[in-house]
Amino acid sequence: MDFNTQLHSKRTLVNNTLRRLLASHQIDSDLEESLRYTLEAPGKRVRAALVLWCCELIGAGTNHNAEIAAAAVEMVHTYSLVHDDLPAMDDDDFRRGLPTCHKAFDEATAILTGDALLTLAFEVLAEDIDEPIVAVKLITELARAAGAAGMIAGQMADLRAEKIANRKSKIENQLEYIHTNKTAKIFRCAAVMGAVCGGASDTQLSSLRKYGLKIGLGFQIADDILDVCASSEQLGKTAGKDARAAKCTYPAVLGIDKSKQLEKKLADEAIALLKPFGTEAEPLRQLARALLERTK
Ligand code: GRG
Repeated sequence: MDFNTQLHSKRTLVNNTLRRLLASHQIDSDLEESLRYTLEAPGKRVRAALVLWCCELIGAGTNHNAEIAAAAVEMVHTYSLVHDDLPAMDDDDFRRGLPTCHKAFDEATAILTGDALLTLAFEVLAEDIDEPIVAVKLITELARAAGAAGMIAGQMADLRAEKIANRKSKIENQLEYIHTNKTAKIFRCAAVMGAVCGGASDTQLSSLRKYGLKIGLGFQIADDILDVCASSEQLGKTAGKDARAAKCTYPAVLGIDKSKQLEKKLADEAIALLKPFGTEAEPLRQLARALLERTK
């Protein structure tokens, strides 16, 4: 099976798990529509696929726990997009090719939908993972990646950095901090969660942890480059917003060419970390390369 077919089949699995979890957990009827709207919008499901691939690599196949973990990561990621699109943050009208949650519903509904997604992620990990010790490890990993020393810290630094966009030296210091926290730590967490579900050794966990962080940062650089080079139609969200908002992005600080070089360096380093896993790690190698070639 080629890489795109594999990614497509992972996407289908994740979409089915999300649908099943929404149906099996109690959801207030007034929130159901906005939750379905945001979760069923056509996201790439890259982080969730990463959970599944890392579990397969270690455990010789995907398993129930990895499916739940993949869905939980996707819920947290989707919540972050819903909140990021709000007028108080990025104020965006389109996401995943559709009106953003606050445009399709209203601002209060979008805030509560994000809150519900975030808490549902931890509910499914606590209730649906079939070994308590695995559940606690997954919950801890996800909470750390999404919280005040992870994604929230990155978002806070990102919002602050906009205001000092013309003080370039300060921005350069902040660039890696922002994107490691805002984006890469969730990728690292996805890799670790998959490895935990597969029963990884400490050595395997350590390699996949480093791999996840590197491809996460590479993914963000690719995202920044696409914001400059791709169209809104291609991306399914408003292109060119970073430059208009004087955001602290890789192209703004390093330029396009250096950003592309850094992206390639990160992918090469990520691939090198997979050496001990042999040919079984081919999907993860292809994922690292696919980040360089993505068009949306
Ligand atoms: C507001 C809590 C909060 C956090 C905000 C993740 C984030 C932090 C903001 C989202 C905006 C953004 C550009 C984040 C960088 C990470 C990123 C590239 C998100 C888009 O991920 P994709 O391309 O989206 O995987 P899909 O729609 O395919 O899931």
